[in-house]
Formats: sequence, C-alpha cells, structure tokens
Amino acid sequence: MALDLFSPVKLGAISLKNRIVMAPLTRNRAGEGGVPQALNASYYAQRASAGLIISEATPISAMAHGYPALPGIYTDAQVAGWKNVTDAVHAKGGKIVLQLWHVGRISHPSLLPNGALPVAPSAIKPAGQAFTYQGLQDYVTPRALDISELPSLVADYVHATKSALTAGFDGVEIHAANGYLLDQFLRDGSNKRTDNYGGSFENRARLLLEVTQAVVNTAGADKVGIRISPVNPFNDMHDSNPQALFNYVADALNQFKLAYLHVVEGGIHGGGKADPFDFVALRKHYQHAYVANLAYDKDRGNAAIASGHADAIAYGVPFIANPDLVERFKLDAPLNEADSSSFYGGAEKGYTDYPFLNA
Ligand code: 8OZ
Repeated sequence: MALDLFSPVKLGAISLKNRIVMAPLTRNRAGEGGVPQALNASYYAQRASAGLIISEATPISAMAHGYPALPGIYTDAQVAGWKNVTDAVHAKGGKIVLQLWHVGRISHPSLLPNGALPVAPSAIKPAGQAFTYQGLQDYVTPRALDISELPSLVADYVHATKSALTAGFDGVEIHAANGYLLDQFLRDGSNKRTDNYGGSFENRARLLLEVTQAVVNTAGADKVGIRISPVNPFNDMHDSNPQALFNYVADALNQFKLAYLHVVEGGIHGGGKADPFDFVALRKHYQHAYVANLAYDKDRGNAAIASGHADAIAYGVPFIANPDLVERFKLDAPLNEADSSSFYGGAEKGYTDYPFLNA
C-alpha cells in the first residue's frame, strides 16, 4: 500500500505515529518572564495526536525577542514551565520539539534589555512596524553584529538547546526562515556584509552551518531539524537568486544527516508575492527527511507523501482551529474555521476552546 499521512515514520531519532506535523505557531500567550503556563500546556496537550508538534518559535536569549508574550528557553523558570508542557504532551503519547529562534532585526528597543538596538547581519532597517507592548511602532535601523560577537551568539543556541533537552523536548528545530536572524544572514536583501559572513553563498550560509554544527554537537543530529523559507517575502525579505542559494543550503545541510529539513514552500503572513521557485528541484538536492509546509490540505498532503516529495506535512492554521486534526482527516470530518483575530495574544478564547469532534 502506498504511504500516506497516517503511515508512521521516523525522523532521525524521533518516531512519529503519523505524518501530520503541527507547524510552529506564534500565539503570544506566555506568562511573565517568558514562562510557559498551565494554559500553554493544555493547548499543546490538546494537539498531542499530531505525529510531531513543533513548538512556537522560542527566543534563545533576551536579545532574541521581537514580540510581546513570547516564551523563552534560556532561564530556569522557562525550562520548568516548558517541562510541564512536554510532560503533558508525552502523557498523551505525543512528541514535541522546540523551535530555536532569534529574531535579529525584527524587534524593537522596547522589547530588548536596556532598550538595546536589535542586531542583524547589516544595519538595514526593515520596512514595516514591530508589535510592541505599546502597540505598533516603526522598525529601527538595527546594529550590524561584529564578527567577534558571533561565537557568543552560537553559544546562545547551544545553551538554549541544552535547556530544551532539560525541559524534556524530543529534539529542536533551528528557525532559519521567515526573515529572522539566520534567514537575514542567508538572503542578500538583508546581508551586505563584506567579511566571511557576507557575499558568496558559502559566506552567507556560514552562520547557519556553524549554529547547526554546534546544535548537532549538543543534541545529536538525529534530534535536530531546520526550517527554511526560500522565497517568503514576509519581514521585507528578498534574495537575488533564491534557487541557487537554497539549493546550495540543501546540499550543505546533507553532511549533518539531520532529523529533517522543514521547508515553507512559498510566501506566508501576507508579505507580498513570493518569487518563483522550484521546490521539487530543491527536494532533489536534499538527501534526508523532508517536511513540507504551506497550505497543504489532506489530499495534497497524501499526494506529496505518496510521490516521495515529502516524508511528513506540517499544518499550521488547521491545527489552531482543530486540536483533533488527525482524527478529522481520518474521518473526512469537516474542519473548524480558524478565527484570525485571536491568533496573537489573549487567553483561552481562540486557543484552547476550539471544539473536538463529538465534544
Ligand atoms: C507570525 C507572527 C509572529 C511571528 C514566523 C515566528 O513567521 C514567526 C511569526 C509568525 O516564523
């Protein structure tokens, strides 16, 4: 029988009971100090029938924050809060990895320690406005990271990875997508450096590969995934030759034998029109497990798995509104509609109150 969304699979060391993955979803509902709360544990536990949950993007340090009410993964209290989340997911037979995040220039001094300037590969202000505790405020021109600061940035990824493992996660996913720090280094619209971290593909991918090596050394390659978004224009992103750049990145990542490569196959979050890109060609460059994301429904997900394009499919918005998405797919049951007004911030409403089938 052909493989489909309901076939079990191993992504590196992580055994999935099905190939329906919950995509990382920013929800802005963490407690004081970036500490996950009981409400967050309930939300994730409700979704434990997914083959794998990828946590919401989670700042690796105080400088990695860029939005209100994000959970962190660098203090003891945050680790304790996340432990309640992973315990609740595991108690229901689920698997969960933590997404390691540094926002780079997509931040604002009011969200950073002592009103610091956001950091980035180059001092280029993104178009648009930051979500802050005081409402929307224009982005500022970030400070270009000095080459001497990069080792401590890599060390922050290592510390966060250790913290995630202590918190009971089954692995980690490195966020290198959607216009945040590692993606800002990759794409040449945001990286104008003239040192070893700018210019050629090799140089622009250097920080990602150094972070990957360090995280792999900490967690083991079979517990590490990476998310990329080659043509997502969100956060004022652009590259002059995305196909060649990301084919290069896929080739370079092969050496690590990671748990998976997770690819956002187009534009998300309304950032404008994505450049054309051949994801089938990209997939040919990558030799290990591939998780596809972006507007897949059940049929397109099954087709992508049956054809060998993807090993698993990550669903975002459908998992916000359908905690039992797996069962609904299995039964071909109707899906709840997601209410976009409660995506970011708030409490139970639009978070833990979407109905299960037969509830
Ligand atoms: C939506 C709003 C805020 C952040 C991403 C972490 O796109 C995000 C994000 C999405 O990866």
